[in-house]
Amino acid sequence: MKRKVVVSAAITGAIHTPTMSPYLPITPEQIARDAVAAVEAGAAEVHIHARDPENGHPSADLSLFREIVQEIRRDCDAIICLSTGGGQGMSVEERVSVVPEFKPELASLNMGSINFGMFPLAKKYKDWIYDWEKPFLEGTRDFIFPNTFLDIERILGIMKDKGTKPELEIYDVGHLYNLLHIMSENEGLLDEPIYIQFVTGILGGIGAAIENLVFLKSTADRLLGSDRYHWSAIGAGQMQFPICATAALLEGNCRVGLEDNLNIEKNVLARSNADQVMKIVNILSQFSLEIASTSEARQMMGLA
Ligand code: KMH
Ligand code: ZN
Repeated sequence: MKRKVVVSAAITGAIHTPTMSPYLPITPEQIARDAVAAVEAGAAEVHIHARDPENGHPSADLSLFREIVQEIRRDCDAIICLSTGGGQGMSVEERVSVVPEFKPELASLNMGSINFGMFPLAKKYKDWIYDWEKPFLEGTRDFIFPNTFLDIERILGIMKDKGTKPELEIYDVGHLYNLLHIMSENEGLLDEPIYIQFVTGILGGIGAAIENLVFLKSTADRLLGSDRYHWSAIGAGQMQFPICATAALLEGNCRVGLEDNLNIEKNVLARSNADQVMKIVNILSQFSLEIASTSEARQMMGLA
């Protein structure tokens, strides 16, 4: 098959808050609709978190996830990746509960514990729509996002049992060593090609610099071998498009979406996830890179 690029869209996440953008999808219906539109624009995979429809707070409520998943499955053939990263304050049990409940094709799996620092965002806004937003962000100065070796192994076991492929979120180069260690101690727990998502630009992890992406990729090649993994990259914030374009040029794949970046260009809010998908599709077309359909993406990732 001619090499094509898989575009993923992370629809709403648990970093940004309602004050930051009126276009951030909040209700299950908004999240599902934005996901379907992203797929129509060229995304093959959608990465899903849920939010409380009353106030936009990240939520682990399975009934919200059910509405989102049902609507996406009804309206398109997207590869659904459910987040097991969840949001600040959720227990690991709450975070992973989406896997046995929905048996998604993909679910995220964060490969180490980090001080997930969202607090600099709090300084950028003055008038908050909801009371929870500012303390939620400021609280991350002292928040460890827990993903211990034991957590990771337990979640991997659940995913294996339910037929869900993990999307391994690598926030720093040490996480590749965590992955290597877990693979060496648990033969057969991960089916190859494994799926790595390089996450750059989260405070607490590696910065969103092109050199860092190249370093992550070359380290993964050295530790694992390039033919053993499928990969994609995220540049959180304004490096989203440069990191994605570089990943595609390095024969990887791209994740865009309002979860990681609210803008379409500097100081201009994206009006939807689909807008960002269209932008990356357009950038890639300038390099004559073609976009993978959902079925081509399944083939590339080794999904059923
Ligand atoms: N927002 C990304 C940087 C997850 O959902 O498991 C990380 C993420 C984690 O998507
Ligand atoms: Zn996520």
